[in-house]
Amino acid sequence: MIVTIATKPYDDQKPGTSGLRKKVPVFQQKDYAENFIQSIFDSLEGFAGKTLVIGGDGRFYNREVIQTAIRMAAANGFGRVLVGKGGILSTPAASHVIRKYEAFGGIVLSASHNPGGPTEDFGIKYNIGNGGPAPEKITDAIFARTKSIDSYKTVETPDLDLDSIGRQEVAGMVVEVIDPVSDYADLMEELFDFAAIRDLIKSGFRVVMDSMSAVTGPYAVEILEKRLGAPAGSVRNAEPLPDFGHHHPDPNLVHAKELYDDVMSPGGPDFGAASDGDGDRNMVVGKGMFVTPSDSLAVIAANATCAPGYAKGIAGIARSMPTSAASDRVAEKLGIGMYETPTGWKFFGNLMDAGKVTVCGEESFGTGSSHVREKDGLWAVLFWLNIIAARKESVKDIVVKHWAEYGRNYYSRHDYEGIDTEKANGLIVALRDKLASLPGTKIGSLVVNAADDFAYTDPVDHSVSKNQGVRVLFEGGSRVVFRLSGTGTSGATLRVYVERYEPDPSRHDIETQTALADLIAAAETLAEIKSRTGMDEPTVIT
Ligand code: VG1
Ligand code: CO
Repeated sequence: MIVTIATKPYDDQKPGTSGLRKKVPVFQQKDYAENFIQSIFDSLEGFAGKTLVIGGDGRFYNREVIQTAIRMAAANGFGRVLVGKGGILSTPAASHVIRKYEAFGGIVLSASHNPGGPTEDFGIKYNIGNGGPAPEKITDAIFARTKSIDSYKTVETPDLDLDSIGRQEVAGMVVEVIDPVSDYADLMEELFDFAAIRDLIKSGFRVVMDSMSAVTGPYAVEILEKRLGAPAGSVRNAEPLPDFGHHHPDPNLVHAKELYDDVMSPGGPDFGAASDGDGDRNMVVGKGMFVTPSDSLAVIAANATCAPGYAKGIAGIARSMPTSAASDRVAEKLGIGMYETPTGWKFFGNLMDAGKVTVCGEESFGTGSSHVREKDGLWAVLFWLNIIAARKESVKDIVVKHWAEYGRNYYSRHDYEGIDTEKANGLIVALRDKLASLPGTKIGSLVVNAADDFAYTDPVDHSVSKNQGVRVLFEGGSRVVFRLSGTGTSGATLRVYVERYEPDPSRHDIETQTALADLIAAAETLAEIKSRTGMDEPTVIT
């Protein structure tokens, strides 16, 4: 029974860097999720009778919203919904399912690396038919619609059984509950040399993965333990929990510290990896070597032909603007295109669709390729294992040799979380105001070469995105970038990205914060962070 329900708009449903993210109690307000989902459907055309993919990272409130989304998809005229068993689909797996089954699009429920639970975070994101996050044109239309929405369509029907694989029907729409893991695992097996990785593991190379009680657990167990022969238990925190065991499912040196310490300890594993709440981020550590995400992108690009799926080479590389320029040097050497985009995976979609780039990355522990249209945590982990198996070298050797060949980009991100929104905006405005006066000035011993607020023109559809981060470039290729996060759910987060290029191999073993000390000081001078935010130190350094 299809019904139309009258509703009132909310004024805070603007999608951020990666969809709409809010605290669970916000989403639990009357018709809040319904309004947003209807606004998505109202912003799309031509989906009658077509397929919609729905899945999420299993966090608190996932099941409720999935039931809602299925009812509303039926009422709005979709012909079929594909939903992962238990409502589970990692973000890259959802992207793959959309592509493989040629769906019209997908709804991905996740707040990524943010904590989950009754008072923590939830999110809804729409992905288009190429499997990637909706471009700004669509997210802008969705936001506009949320401001005027006055009704939504749903179906009055009991909850569906999401825990049995098979086919059901709601108001004439087919609902297929699918295995969330198998299609994705098959794709990984096509891209990488599983036989070589199996041999590596068989030879005693010890691999551990921390799934952080988030969505990649079942995927990592199937791939690493079952298909690649890693001993049972190699995947830690493998069971997805609605509250991620009260942890931040964020794979970095702060939240995946236990894994890091284990790999670094004498007699510990040879290789450690972790991924985030929805499985699109990755962290890679080897004995004596934490790989920064920016370096990871560069190493993967430089060694891509080790993997069967990339044996013919890569078409080009794209990175978000704040990501270090390490991969630029690889692109230069390979003679392929290099693209610098705003933060957020949605900007890579057009470049991949047009065949301009094969691999993409962000400094925020995101790496991926055109095999899907999202960043992909396990893909990056498997790529590293494939490279290690092919080169028969440790992570550390691979990275140190890479630096020797290309130079090292020292890199760090300092986050100041929970700042008062007005103060954060004031800081950025003040920075913008002085950009024109900066070139030629000296800050400490650094000389400013150029300064701007990054704007991007998409080379494919020519859309323009302005105000994507203030960057101050110094002589010698060092730089500081400032931007405000678009994924937080309380207050504002200032991100300060600091980078220095060091060509000289005899200077490649300096501690990162030390190597960047003068730039960190310059960031303070430029943005007056302490006095404007009242914070003496960043809350997170990665
Ligand atoms: C952060 C990262 C950005 C990433 C985004 C989504 O955004 O900096 O690189 O694309 O999260 O990642 P922001 O606006 O907070 O800096 V995830 O794993 O949420 O899909
Ligand atoms: Co994520």
